[in-house]
Amino acid sequence: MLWDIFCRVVDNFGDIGVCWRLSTDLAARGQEVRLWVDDASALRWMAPGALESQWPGVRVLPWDQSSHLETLAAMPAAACWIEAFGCDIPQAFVAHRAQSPVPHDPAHAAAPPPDLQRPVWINLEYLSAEPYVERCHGLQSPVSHGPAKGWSKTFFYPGFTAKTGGLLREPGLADQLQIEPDATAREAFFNALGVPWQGEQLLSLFCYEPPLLPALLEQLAASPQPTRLLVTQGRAAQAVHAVLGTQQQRGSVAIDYLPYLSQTDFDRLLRACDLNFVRGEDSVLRALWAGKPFVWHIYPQQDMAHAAKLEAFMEQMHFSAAVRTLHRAWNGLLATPVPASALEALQPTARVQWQSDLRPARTRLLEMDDLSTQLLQFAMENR
Ligand code: TRH
Repeated sequence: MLWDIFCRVVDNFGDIGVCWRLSTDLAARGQEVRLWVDDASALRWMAPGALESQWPGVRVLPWDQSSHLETLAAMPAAACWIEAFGCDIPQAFVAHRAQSPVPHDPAHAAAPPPDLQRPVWINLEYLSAEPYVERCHGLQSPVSHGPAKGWSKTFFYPGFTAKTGGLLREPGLADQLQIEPDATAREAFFNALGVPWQGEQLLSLFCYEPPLLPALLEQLAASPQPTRLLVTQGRAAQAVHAVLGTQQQRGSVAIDYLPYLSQTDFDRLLRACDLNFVRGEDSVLRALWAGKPFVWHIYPQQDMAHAAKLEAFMEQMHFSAAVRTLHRAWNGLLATPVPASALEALQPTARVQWQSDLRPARTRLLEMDDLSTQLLQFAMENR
């Protein structure tokens, strides 16, 4: 089938990061995807070749072109539309579809769908472990005005239980995760990145501006155990700079500032480190798949909605009390002054238990139907 996926970049990298993963995931299953995005710039480093159409099955297109009638007239109509994270599909695009007879396209369907005019229209929501997700997943929303009046959209909620839309997990990932990167593989990976790893414990840092960052850096500096902290580009690097200036070694901790990595290398990084600090909704999932202890800096919202979202996630993951305290502190959700014990879960000895505590939830989630499987099934049943 042919899919149109619409993505508006609000801020940061998660919107395009998730839409790109979804697009390539569907393409890996034999689907064809047009990804309409208003700011594709992050794809230059996240997915080299994406903008040059070098990824089979995925075409990245500028958002504005989805309102050009001549462009649309020259394109086959898609079987499915996905509007990601509540972005509205441009009216002109909807009107074009509603008003033009859709010819049967032999390249994209074995048989003509029962209603050629109407696509399967999906509103893909943000990821959350909160209970409302089960209630709202799959709800229909009739279109009450405009050119598509009378059609309906379906809300698709990714999530952590069987009654939700599931999680993004590309084909073959579960098998790949069986093979743990050994020291040689890690060395080769870090060599290629120019990181002079000499066996120290490895921590990756992808975050916004966590209030506990200075305390973390102090703890690592004072620890008898040498640490290499791999700091990702952008806000994480700026946050570390704000504490350490240009210093790249403080006590026991050596700092490496990474370049922007492709998503593939970003995922490798999470697999190769002993502990990962991640943020937002895409990297937290990748950290979960990586199977190492991770600390989530959740995307902060004005109305503090992120606090309940974080609690629901921790409940779903069966985090220990110490790991929950650490998360609340890392996210600035504890009253200050934060007790020094908040960082206790980070001790290497505590992390062994933490890693094994993560296993049951991760195993269950790896066995659940993933998001693309569910989207495909829904689209097949409703086209
Ligand atoms: O960048 P984010 O903070 O994005 C956020 C969240 O998605 C949040 O939920 C959303 O509401 C907000 O944007 C608008 O974090 P996230 O979701 O982890 O996305 C980061 C993406 O960037 C992810 O796909 C991994 C990718 N990445 C790389 O590929 N290479 C890199 O070097 C880095 C640092 C990130």
